[in-house]
Amino acid sequence: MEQLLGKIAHCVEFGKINLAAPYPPDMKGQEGADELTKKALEQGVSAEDVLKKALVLGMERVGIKFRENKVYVPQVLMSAKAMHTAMEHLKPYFQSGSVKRKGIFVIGTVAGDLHDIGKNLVSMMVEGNGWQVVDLGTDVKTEKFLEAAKAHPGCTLGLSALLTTTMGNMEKTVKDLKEQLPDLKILIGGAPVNDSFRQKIGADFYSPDPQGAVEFLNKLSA
Ligand code: B1M
Repeated sequence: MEQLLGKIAHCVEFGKINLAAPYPPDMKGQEGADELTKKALEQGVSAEDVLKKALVLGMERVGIKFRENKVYVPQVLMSAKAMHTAMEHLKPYFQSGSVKRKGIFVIGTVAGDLHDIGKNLVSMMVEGNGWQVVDLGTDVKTEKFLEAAKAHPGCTLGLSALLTTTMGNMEKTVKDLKEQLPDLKILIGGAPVNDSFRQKIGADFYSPDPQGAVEFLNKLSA
């Protein structure tokens, strides 16, 4: 059982989606996250164990390597693809409520900003760590964030900005949301922002990378 979970974690870490996938080359011809997850569930491994002891573990490992510049964006995307494929088999368990997510994370790129590559990486990494993610996309106005935060009580919010010109929109969004929902925890990120900007605008946390976002969220849910 542990060996099978270890193999799934390895597939997620190295982005091995399924048997047919040629990537990574040294795992060509081997079963991937897809077949192994199906097998684990058929053999009676709980969906919760597959999630926590395999998928989350694999995503965590790739997140740490990404932070340390040991892997790059394409590898993270392959890991997320492998994780998503495995998650398809877990869907019925989430839907029936037998496996619980850690919480809800609402994320979007702020108004006026169309950059979504970094935001998507954060999204995938957080989802891979057992959170339900509501991704509002790019160019998200304050009203849309507010609507989503109200629709998901207790959620945590993530804002991404890639332009110096949209940092002002991030500031406005944080200010308006905090006025209306003072208990809402807000995490910010994106190339031009930093922790002193976070302090200035009154957000709760700044992370320079997806792994930091995951660690912040996990602390909140602990
Ligand atoms: Co744009 N762009 N762009 N662009 N673009 C930059 C950001 C820029 C630095 C390029 C430059 O001039 N050197 C510059 C900004 C300058 C500034 O503001 N100081 C710039 C500009 C000016 C523009 C336009 C204005 C260009 C124009 O039209 N004249 C325009 C703006 C459009 C708009 O948004 N309204 C524009 C458009 C575009 C494209 C559409 C062509 C494309 C975006 C495609 C897309 O995202 N789907 C694009 C791209 C790709 C870039 C660069 C090349 C790459 C950005 C990227 O994806 N990086 C960028 C230059 C560069 O960085 N080399 C540039 C990779 C990504 C993984 O990193 O997003 O930083 P990043 O995310 C990181 C962290 O920041 C963090 O985690 C991620 C992973 O480590 N993170 C978070 C991000 N969000 C987080 C949220 C969190 C936590 C962590 O919690 C919630």
